[in-house]
Amino acid sequence: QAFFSPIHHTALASPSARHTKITVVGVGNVGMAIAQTILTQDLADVIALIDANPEKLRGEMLDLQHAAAFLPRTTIVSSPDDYSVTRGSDLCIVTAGARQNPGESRLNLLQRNVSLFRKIIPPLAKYSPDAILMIVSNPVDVLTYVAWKLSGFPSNRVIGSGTNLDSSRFRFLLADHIQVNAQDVQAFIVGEHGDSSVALWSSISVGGVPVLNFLEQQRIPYERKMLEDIHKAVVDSAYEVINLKGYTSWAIGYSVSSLARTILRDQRKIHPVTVLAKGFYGIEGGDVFLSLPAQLGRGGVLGVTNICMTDEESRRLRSSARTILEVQSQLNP
Ligand code: 6V0
Repeated sequence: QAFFSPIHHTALASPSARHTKITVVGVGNVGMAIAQTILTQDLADVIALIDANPEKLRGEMLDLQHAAAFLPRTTIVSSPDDYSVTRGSDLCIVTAGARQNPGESRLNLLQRNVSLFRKIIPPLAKYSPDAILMIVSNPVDVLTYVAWKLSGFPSNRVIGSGTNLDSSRFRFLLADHIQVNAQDVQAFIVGEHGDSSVALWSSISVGGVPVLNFLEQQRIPYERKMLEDIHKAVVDSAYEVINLKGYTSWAIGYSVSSLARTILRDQRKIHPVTVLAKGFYGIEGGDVFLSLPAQLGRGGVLGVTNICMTDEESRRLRSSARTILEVQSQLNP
């Protein structure tokens, strides 16, 4: 006898009732921080995990499953190489990455990650042809371009986590500096997720008040160096965390699950994320992916915000685009 006696009623949900499914490829520090934040925030009915290391993968899956009594009900499935477990995903998040060997150039590391992506992206696209791809592996901007090419998806469905994380670090540092809640600070870092990123000082506002305008109108002096120092602290903060604890995980976990929420719940919020940037803000010269303030929703990238930038900010953004294109041009086909 079954544990429950079934009640047949036409109003019952059919077994094919729509589920939200998220795939996470790579269950390292970053993939697991993302998976556990998605679980606690109840963003998916099914999570599929893929990782080339079968022991680690099974260990991480079991560890998450053992928390079921404390969490909303989510089915977790996994496989080291059978991508059919990812079938029908709404969102596929890729965090798999090779570790940098001592003395290895960034370009060599990138080339190895491109080889990984050749194994990862085509089967993801095959089993979830309508999914949105979210790339997290570094260098995220170039790898988002690679994922776009390998998937054959339209560019609105290929997004990189980009400077969403840099911008939240920026907002934290500004909030800390002026003693306000980081959620009241509107501030964007755009461009490359990395050294050539661009802080948009001219559009920062706190509680709706444009900060630089306010300081100028009140004739409160601010030093350019102070602004540069805060941006430098953002760029350095990933290196600092990696030096101290060996990797970064919690902030990128929250950053990516906030993107997952906006996309899957069609929140239409604006996030600075890696998108196909050609044609925006005077960026020309090739198919370059970098972070711009983009409106996201169930359809992926819905649009790019036309923020007012100073001439210097847009010059720096175009220079960041050239830096990425230069790396892209060195990739082996
Ligand atoms: P990690 O802990 O080494 O995890 C990487 C995982 O990928 C490991 O579990 C590997 O077994 C797995 N893997 C390797 N090859 C494959 C493959 N072919 N298929 C499936 N899985 C595979 O690294 P960590 O989790 O710390 O970082 C992962 C990536 O995220 C790196 O590229 C980081 O540089 C990048 N980050 C990107 C950030 C961003 O803001 N975009 C932020 C933090 C880290």
